[in-house]
Amino acid sequence: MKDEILNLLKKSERSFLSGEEISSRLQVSRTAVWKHIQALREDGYTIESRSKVGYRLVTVPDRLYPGEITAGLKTRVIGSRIVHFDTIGSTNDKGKELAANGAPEGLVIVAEEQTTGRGRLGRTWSSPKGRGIWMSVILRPEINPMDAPKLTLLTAVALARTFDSYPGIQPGIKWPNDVFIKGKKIAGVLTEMNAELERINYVVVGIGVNVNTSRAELPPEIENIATSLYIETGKSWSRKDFLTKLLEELEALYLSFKMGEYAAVVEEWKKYSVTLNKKIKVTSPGVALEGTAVDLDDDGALIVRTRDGSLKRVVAGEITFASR
Ligand code: BT5
Repeated sequence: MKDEILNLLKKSERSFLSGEEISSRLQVSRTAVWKHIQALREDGYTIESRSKVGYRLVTVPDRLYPGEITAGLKTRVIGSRIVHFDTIGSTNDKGKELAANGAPEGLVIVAEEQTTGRGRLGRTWSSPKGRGIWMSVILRPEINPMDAPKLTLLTAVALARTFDSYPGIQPGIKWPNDVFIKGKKIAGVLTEMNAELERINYVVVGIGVNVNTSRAELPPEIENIATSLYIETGKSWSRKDFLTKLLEELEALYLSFKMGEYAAVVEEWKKYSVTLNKKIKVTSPGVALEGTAVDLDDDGALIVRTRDGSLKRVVAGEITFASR
């Protein structure tokens, strides 16, 4: 009902809508209308009221409320349901909890702030309030668990496409899960899954994007290695617009992935890659090697040519760019 009242106020744009009209159009009492208006105000909407005239929507808050996102969203699966939190530990943890309880594919969890945002291997992910997009998507692909890394690469491509639509922004993907702008990290992906030997129960794809974070808001330890759209362009951007575009790109890529069309994703990944043809060091559990990243395998593995000329496949891990 709250969303319906909001929609009516939005449709009447800048003119006043009387309480009587709202109550008759939505078949609720005037008191109920007033209560929902109060609740909308508590959510941060500025609604002017004039006695004997009615209500008028003045401003919409900079929040990622589901009603705000779904209103302009052209997807069928990804974001078909959105759950919003003002503050949460980690959207990935919530995603895993909801998925374990049967949440459907495409459900998105989004938070204004994370208090224990996570990267890979227990690293922390800085997620200041209202400054970025801290979200997770539940997927239930019918694929072999070994193929799950493809989802990380696919998500990185969706992010790169989204950044690409901003003027003057040239995104690069660093294998496997980072999006960089001019050598600094602007977004990261954390893919977690619950699987049996040959079957995935669910995958939670966590995405963190620095949208309006200022340099002063970056924790000191990442001050020199991280960036945001705000830092790069000198102005604030609508997080809602970014999220909408991202969900649409994600859906397009995911649906074609499900149809077996993954080769095009790999090609696009290569186009955005800042990893290929670079000298790199790889550190992953049980592996430490140096060489040149020469290709990306169809399953998402990085192909590295080592000094002795042999080719090695790296399926997971961390790479750093070697100085020479
Ligand atoms: C990642 O890990 O890049 C995955 C980040 C995923 C975050 C999302 S937010 C929504 C969802 N819920 C979660 O709890 N997580 C996901 P990794 O490759 O391990 O990189 C982590 C490293 O990135 C840290 O050790 C820092 O050096 C750096 N870092 C931390 N916060 C950052 C930020 N906001 N922007 C850029 N770099 C950051």
